[in-house]
Amino acid sequence: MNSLKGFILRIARLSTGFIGLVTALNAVADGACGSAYAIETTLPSGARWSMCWEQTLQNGISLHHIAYQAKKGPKQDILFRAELAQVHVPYDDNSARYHDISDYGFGERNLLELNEQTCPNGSLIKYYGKAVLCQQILARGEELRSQNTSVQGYKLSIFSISQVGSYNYIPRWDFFDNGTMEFSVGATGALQKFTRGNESDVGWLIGPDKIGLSHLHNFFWRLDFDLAGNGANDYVEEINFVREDKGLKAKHEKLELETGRDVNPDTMRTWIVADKERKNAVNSPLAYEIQLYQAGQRDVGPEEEAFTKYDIYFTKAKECERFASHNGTADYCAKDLSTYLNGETLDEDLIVWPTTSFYHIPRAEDAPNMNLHWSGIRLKPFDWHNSNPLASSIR
Ligand SMILES: [Ca+2]
Ligand SMILES: [Ca+2]
Ligand SMILES: [Ca+2]
Ligand SMILES: [Cu+2]
Repeated sequence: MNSLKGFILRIARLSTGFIGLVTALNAVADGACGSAYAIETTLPSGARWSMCWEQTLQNGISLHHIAYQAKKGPKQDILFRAELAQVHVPYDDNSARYHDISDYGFGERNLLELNEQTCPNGSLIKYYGKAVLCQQILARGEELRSQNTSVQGYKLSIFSISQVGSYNYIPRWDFFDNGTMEFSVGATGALQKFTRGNESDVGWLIGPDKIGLSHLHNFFWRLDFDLAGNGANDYVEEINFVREDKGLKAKHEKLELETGRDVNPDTMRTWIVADKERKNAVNSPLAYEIQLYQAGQRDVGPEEEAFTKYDIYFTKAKECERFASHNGTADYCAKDLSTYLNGETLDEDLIVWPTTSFYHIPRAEDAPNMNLHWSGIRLKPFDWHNSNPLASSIR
């Protein structure tokens, strides 16, 4: 009995030592992934970002366990998981309505191999010997100024490139030293679909007898925030600024149940994801604002594309609800965003689905190849710090 106990104790000590070693080599993401799948960067201003990545056929590259540490401050978990959850491309002549992520996939053979030329001054990250991710530290220019002293901003930028039909999509994940995140997708490659003739109201003449068909690119992200490492105490607030007595007054509404919401320029509408328990120095909840900064174009499609109805969705976390549309065929799981919304509470663990649309009207310059067009969303720290984390670097 005693010797068995001693043996177990010895094993326990050995494993503790082993875990200690792993932690030392890979403090990244606190063991949420092996070192081959971990990204940890300290930006020139001292801010640190850490995360894990993963490759799947449909989503391509997903990120998980995303944490940020301001130069002076503790490391804080922000996102449990972040992924591109659909790229929906309906054409104006209705000849095609693609669901690129679920039906074709951004991963596996569709992931292009990157090299030093496509990833200047960066480091290439390999998946089974194939360089699929480029990691760069990029200058952002002047971040802030106080009279004659200024601070330069930097960001960690991670991207992959997927070939889908004639298109090249470049999902990019940017992490700023001030805590901001920008998730975007670049589109380049070549136009996919054409019609003939010299005139058309579903496209644009781009060459002799050649009309490029107009279409939309509707992008959807699936963001599983778990602020401060716990999703059960996160909540969403919508804020509208309503004119009363000649001035604008802030109206706060906590979103209790699953819902889809639209941007509203008239009320400067915005949304924050906040933590019920963690507060900053003036007792404001630690939060991130979700900015749909490219809301100038919208697509609300036909009835069968009800998932296009809203600009942003908030749902209760469900493991099987992976894609904004064309979600698996399993009977027990809903098919798209419109049916994920079934009145459930947001109080347990919530998912945010921000979207943005780009209406692509072909032009002569889109042939033979298009220049990159970026579509994205922004996540901005809102009382995450006690004060501007980069202002302190001014001396
Ligand atoms: Ca969550
Ligand atoms: Ca939390
Ligand atoms: Ca639901
Ligand atoms: Cu396009």
